Amino acid sequence: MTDFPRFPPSFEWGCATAAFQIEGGALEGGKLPSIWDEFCAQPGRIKDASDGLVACDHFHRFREDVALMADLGFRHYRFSIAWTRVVREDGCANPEGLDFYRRLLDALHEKGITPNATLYHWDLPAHLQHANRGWLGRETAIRFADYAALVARELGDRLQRVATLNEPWCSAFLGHDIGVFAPGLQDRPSALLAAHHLMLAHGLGLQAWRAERSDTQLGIVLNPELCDAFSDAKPDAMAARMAEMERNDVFFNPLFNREWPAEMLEQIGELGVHRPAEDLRICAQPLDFIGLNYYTRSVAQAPQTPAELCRGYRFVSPDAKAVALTDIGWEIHPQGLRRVIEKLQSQWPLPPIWITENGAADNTPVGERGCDDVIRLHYLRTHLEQLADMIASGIDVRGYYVWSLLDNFEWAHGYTQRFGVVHVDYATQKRTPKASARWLQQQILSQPT
Ligand code: GCO
Repeated sequence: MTDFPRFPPSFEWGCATAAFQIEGGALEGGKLPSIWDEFCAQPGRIKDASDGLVACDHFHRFREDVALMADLGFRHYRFSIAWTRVVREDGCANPEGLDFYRRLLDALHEKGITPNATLYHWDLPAHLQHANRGWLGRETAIRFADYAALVARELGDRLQRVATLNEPWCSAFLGHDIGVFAPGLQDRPSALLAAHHLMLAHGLGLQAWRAERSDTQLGIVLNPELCDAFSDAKPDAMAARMAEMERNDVFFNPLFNREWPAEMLEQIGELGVHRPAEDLRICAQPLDFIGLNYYTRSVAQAPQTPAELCRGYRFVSPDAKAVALTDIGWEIHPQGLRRVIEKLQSQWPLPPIWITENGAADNTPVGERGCDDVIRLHYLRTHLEQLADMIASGIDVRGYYVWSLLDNFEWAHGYTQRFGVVHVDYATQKRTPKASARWLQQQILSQPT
C-alpha cells in the first residue's frame, strides 16, 4: 500500500450525521412530527417498512457517540438540528428541545470537537406541510427564516459554522417529482417551485441569522451532479446537460444572482408566476463557505418515456461488470471529485469549499473479528488521495467529513444500507468501529498538526 498523503495542518477532519437518521427520541421532549415521520407511516414508502422513531437512539446515547468520535480522532462534527424539536407549532421556542442540543454541544466542547450545524436536513415540520403545502408554499420559506433566527439567538454563541439547507435538490426533486422522498409527490413543475422556495428559504435564513449575529460563518450544502453523456451523439450530450442544469444550475445560479436557464423556466411553466423577480436578489446572500457532498457520477442518455421527456434526460444504470460499485449500486468514481469541483468553479465563483459528505454503502456484517468493510476502505482511500492531489494543485478545500459516523436510517432504503464507519446493531444499539474507522483514525492522527 502506498503512503497516505499529507494534508495541510489546518485541514479539518470530521464526520457527519443528520437528525432524522440517527436521533430517534421522536416522541420525546415536545418534538413534533416531521414530513418524514408521516412518509414512513405510509405503506410501501420505506423498503423495510421502518421509521425514525428510535433510529440509532442518539437522543439518549449522544454522550457515548461523542466519546466515540473523539476516540476515532475526529475534531469536527457536522450534524443537523431538527426544526421539529426546537420550534413549537405556534413558532415559539421549545426549551426541552433546545436543551438537547445544548447538552450535545457541551459534550462536543468537552471533547474539543468543533460543531458544524445544518438547519434543514429534510425534516420539515408536518404542520407546515398540511397548512401550507410545505415547500410549495412561500410561507414555508418565511417560517424557515424565523426558525433560523431562533437558533441564532438560542444556540448561535456556540456555533461557529452553520449551513442553512442540506441538498435542496433532494427535498425538491426526490420529494416532488420522483416521489421517493417525503412528501412523495410526482409533479415536475411542483418540484421546480419547491426548489425555488428552498433557495428563497436559504436567502431569507441567512438574512435572518445575520440580523441576530454577525460572527457565524454561514453557507449551504449542495450535492452537485457530475453527469457524463452515454455517447458522443448530440441527444445524449444534451441529456447530460439537462441533468446538470436541473441538479446544479437551479441551485447554484440563485446563489450568485443568476436566473435559471431558459429550459428550467420552461419546465416550471405557469407555476413560475409565483416567483417574484426580487427573490433572486434575496437568494444571493454572501456565502462564507460552500459544503459539497460527493458520492458518485451519473451517465445520461436521451429521454424515452413521457416522464423522461419532461425532464429531458434518463439515467443509465452503471454496469457492475465494467465499473466498481458500492453496495447501494453507486459507481466508485474518485476522479469525479476533482472533475465536479473544477467544473463548478468554471461556472460559478465559489467561496472556500468543505467536503461535507463523502462515503460508501458497505453492508459487511460484524463478525468475530470485527467488521472488515473493504469496499468502504477502498472508497475512502481513493477519494482522499484524490482530494490531497487537488489541494496540492491549489483547489481551496478546507475540510473533509465522512458520511457517516454511524450506520443509520437511509431514507427510502430504511436500515438496509449501511453508510457508517461505525456499525450499529439496531437490536442492541451496540456500536462497533469498522476497519475503515480504525484506518481513518490512523490517518487523521498521523497528519501534521
Ligand atoms: C445526503 C444525505 C445523507 C444520505 C447520504 C447517503 O445529504 O444525501 O445527507 O442523508 O444518507 O447521502 O445517501
